[in-house]
Amino acid sequence: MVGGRRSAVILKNQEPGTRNQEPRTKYQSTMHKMRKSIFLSLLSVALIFGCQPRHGGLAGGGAAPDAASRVYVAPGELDEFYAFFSGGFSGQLSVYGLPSGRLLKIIPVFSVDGEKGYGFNEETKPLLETSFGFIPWDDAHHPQLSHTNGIPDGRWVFINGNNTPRVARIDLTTFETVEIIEIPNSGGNHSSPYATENTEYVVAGTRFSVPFPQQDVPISSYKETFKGALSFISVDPKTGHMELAFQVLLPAFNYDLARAGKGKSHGWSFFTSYNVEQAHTLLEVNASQYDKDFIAAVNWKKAEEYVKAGKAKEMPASYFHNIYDDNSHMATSKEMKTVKVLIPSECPDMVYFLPTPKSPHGVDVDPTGEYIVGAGKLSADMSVHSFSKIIKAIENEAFETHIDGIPVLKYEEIVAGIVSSGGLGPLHTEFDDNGYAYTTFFISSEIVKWKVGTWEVVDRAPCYYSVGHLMIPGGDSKKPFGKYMVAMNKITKDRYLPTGPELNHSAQLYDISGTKIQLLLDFPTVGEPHYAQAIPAHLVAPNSKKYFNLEDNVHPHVTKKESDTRVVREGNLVRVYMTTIRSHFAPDNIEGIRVGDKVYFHVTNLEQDWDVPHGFAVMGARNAELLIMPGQTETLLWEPDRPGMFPFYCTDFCSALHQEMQGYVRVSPKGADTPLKWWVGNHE
Ligand code: K7E
Ligand code: CUA
Repeated sequence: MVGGRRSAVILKNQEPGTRNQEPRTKYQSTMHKMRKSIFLSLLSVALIFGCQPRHGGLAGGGAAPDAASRVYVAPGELDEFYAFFSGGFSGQLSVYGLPSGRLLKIIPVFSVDGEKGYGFNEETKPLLETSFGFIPWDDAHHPQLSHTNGIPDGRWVFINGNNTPRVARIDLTTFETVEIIEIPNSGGNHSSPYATENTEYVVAGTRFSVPFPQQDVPISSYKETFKGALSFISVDPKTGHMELAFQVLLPAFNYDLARAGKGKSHGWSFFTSYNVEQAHTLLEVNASQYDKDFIAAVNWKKAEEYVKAGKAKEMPASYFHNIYDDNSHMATSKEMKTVKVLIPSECPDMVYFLPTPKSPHGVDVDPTGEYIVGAGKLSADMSVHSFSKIIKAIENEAFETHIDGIPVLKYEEIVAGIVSSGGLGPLHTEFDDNGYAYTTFFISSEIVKWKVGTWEVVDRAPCYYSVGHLMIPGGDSKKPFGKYMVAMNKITKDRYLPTGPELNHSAQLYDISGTKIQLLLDFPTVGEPHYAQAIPAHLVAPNSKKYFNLEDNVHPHVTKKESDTRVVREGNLVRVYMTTIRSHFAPDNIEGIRVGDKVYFHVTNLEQDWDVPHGFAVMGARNAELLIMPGQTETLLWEPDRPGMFPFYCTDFCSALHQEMQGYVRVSPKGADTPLKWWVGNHE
């Protein structure tokens, strides 16, 4: 979102629904010559003229008359698409079905989640390790489905952690986070992860430039000491394992969003930048001085050649790489110590700057790979660059100037067309399967549909209210699936029953299969879904795992049958090898634990059936529960601090006798000689 959670200048006085037609035509005539100050005063006019919130807005809240039947997924029927919504400041990824808007799952990624024990059980803690130590939270913005030949393949979803720069990979057989890699030399990993055509790379561009290498310097030395690193993370085509392949060191601008080229522009990645002014205070004014900022076009195939030729500098760095293994059911962390860095001035023909008006936010590449759309937040019209023209301009050396050895192409030489949208505050664009593009406008709170190639606006639809990203299934790919579009709105106001000062953000589902955009459904989302991606269910559902094979479980503390359950003391450390099956724990009676012990409950769920997790919770535990999937082993650390009798129980209603699924741990004082004993049933 522009300017963060709730702080966009625009938002302060804004009433929802600033989207009516009349003020818009007034803007159109003046917008092209305005400067920032005019822009802001116009804006306040817009806000005054904007219509007030109305209960229901348009008749039926703006929805198509037969909307209900078009989103209705009857009981027992399944949705047509999986949609993956980022959680923003929740740090997670939520999975919805479309068109119903049903919430199917919340996948914990960057934030601990007591519901699933994620980040609380011993197995997942290493996933959240970083060079700063264990980090229990982040701000997740952009889900990215893995692509093969430029089309979503249903294998993985990647998502960026913005605050402590990281990229995570979620496996779509288990719908669990299986890998997180930290990004060094970065500060605010926003232009991320944005996969290349065959997921050769996911990228990570720094939103906040920082000193390179990190060091204690005056802020006023910004222009001399700060740099903006663009990271290319390679993805193993078989395992999905990520590796920080190389970084490209650019001038200290703010690298905001990115997209990879595809088709004819395959081999390139594009990153928007703002703050080409290189301000370090009051950016809302100081970073809006110039008419144009840049899209950085990086030829990553060229970069690969330079790395192979030994042109990269191996620089010291510290960053964590964490991988979860489905057979050991454990994550491990590794600290990485170096990174390869490419300097553009030493690597000609690797990076070019494309001048783009004005503080662009989104950069989006059309399905053919020919057109690169830059959405200048403070610009009325949108510039669309042509990849063929870019290549020609490079051949002809049509350079305006160089910055740090990077050629700046001549704007006039690379522009394919201008979309005169009449909207205000363009942010993001996605594409359908019929040659149309759809762009969100935050300030005028609408989505504008335009024709790729003729740049003519053909339709527009209001959003309730103040839309950020939008999503069309496959809308960033070579073959968009089309059919639906989802707007992710920043302001909810009167769309739902009030729930105090905070309302869940609202997503809106539109039908885009006809010539007119039609609103079908509002549904609430979790956290702030900056972006989402969707994929036909048939590309994912058949691969979904139903349970983990107990035979394949190689957890170092697995217990595969009830007769192997036991309690082992090693000094202060006690390991409980426990199993669960409907409807008891083994053991369920334990004595001989002492105050000051560190007790590890290694609980293996012996079930081999779909959807039969068992939970484990013990009184006074200072972490969370375990929620153990069939065939899985999870570990809870418990440090009893007082003598007494401590019940434990299953938290997940697993059978008719779930309430009977309980046990006791007797805790004796420090130094007591209560013998260590455990049993289930009558065989003590
Ligand atoms: Cu909210 Cu992609 Cu982080 Cu735009 S970003 S809205
Ligand atoms: Cu096991 Cu409830």
